[in-house]
Amino acid sequence: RLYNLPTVDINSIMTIAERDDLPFPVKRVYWITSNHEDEIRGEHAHKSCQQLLVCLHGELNIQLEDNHGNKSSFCLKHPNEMVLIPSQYWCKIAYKKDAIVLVMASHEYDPEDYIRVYDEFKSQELKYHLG
Ligand code: T46
Repeated sequence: RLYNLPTVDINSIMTIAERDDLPFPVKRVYWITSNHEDEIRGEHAHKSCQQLLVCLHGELNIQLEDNHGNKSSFCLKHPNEMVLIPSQYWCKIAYKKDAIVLVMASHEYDPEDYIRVYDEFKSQELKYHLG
């Protein structure tokens, strides 16, 4: 799901996400600054953790896949856009050089929450699928 957050023009642009704009209580925030041209990261699914991504600078492409093989992709390049990455989707992210991404997560970091092997992801009986 793609959200368009409200902005205020104060010569600069301020973007605001109130608690009610967020689909879950945020337990962890981290950010990624990409130094490489067309860097591919992610390539995993989460068992429970959901995440919201905002591209603060530059551009990224996010490809989601359910374990029936249905795919959906988003391009993020405006700081007022926020994408929800639900749990149980295989997620591949392509960063353009100098992209800066803010991530808000529903859970604390837990390496056990990751499915990092694609065949393992495909073989699981997961709850959600893209329509
Ligand atoms: C995601 C995308 C957008 C930690 O120690 N704590 C953390 O909170 C995170 C997120 C990572 N790490 C460690 C684990 C690895 O040793 O940082 C290293 C890199 O993590 P990873 O390879 O998972 O990085 P990405 O960019 O592929 O994925 C990350 C998130 O892990 C993932 O959930 O959705 O950013």
